[in-house]
Amino acid sequence: MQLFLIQRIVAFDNCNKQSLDKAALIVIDVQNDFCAGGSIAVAHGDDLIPVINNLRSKLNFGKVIFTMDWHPPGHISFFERFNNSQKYPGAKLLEEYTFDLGDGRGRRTQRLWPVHCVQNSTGAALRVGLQVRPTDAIVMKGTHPDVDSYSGFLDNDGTSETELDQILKQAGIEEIFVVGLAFEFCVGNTAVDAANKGYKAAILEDATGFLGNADGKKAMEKKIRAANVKIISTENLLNKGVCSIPYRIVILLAVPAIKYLNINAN
Ligand code: VGL
Ligand code: ZN
Repeated sequence: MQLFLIQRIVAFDNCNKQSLDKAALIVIDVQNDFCAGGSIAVAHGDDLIPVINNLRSKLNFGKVIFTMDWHPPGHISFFERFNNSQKYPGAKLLEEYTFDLGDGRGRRTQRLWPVHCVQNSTGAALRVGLQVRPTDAIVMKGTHPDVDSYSGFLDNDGTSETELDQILKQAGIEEIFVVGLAFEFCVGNTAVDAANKGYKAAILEDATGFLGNADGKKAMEKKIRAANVKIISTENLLNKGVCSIPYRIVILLAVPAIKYLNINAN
């Protein structure tokens, strides 16, 4: 009887421990241009770094992947490409603009940003302090001069894929937690594409920075709901993998109590 009860308690204890072998952490665009002093600085972007590092040190993800916005000079998302051009009247910084490049791809709509994350520039470098391990993967996106890519998986026009999906499949990943910069654009779109590809997807809200773009945030929240992406906190995830302290105390007290009762009953 005593042994049986102890076995039940230990089994229940183990049941409560969740394995993250099949889960990936995807860290989106924590690059200088999206942090303080960068050209598209996200308020408090730097504050995410200890939060992200802490997640990594406490949990064993099956795979950790960092994406980098990695644009060639003169990229389609750069306002400077359209500014003061007779061919493109009415283009405004930070606003969506619809145009035809005359390349046979037809009209497209693109939000126009300040120059950012130019390949090999300081602005494109991963922020110092972010812990990257040799086993992590790094995925570049937005490398085509005429097509932007908010998602870590796919270009905005859906034509070409990065190697992200392949990396996840090779690692046997089924569940994805997305963090980084910025919620309204690259974090949100990566999570939505992950869900559409059949992964269980969640955004860790307190490990994600908001650019503060009101229409972008509303539109993204709608996409997130439609794709069934969950929004949770890092606390939710950290508590999922390990037993809580009060629970541990109950277990620690229960085993000797059963032993004691058993000895007295005999
Ligand atoms: C991003 C604007 C332009 C992002 C990338 O990482 O959210 N935002 N390029
Ligand atoms: Zn970009």
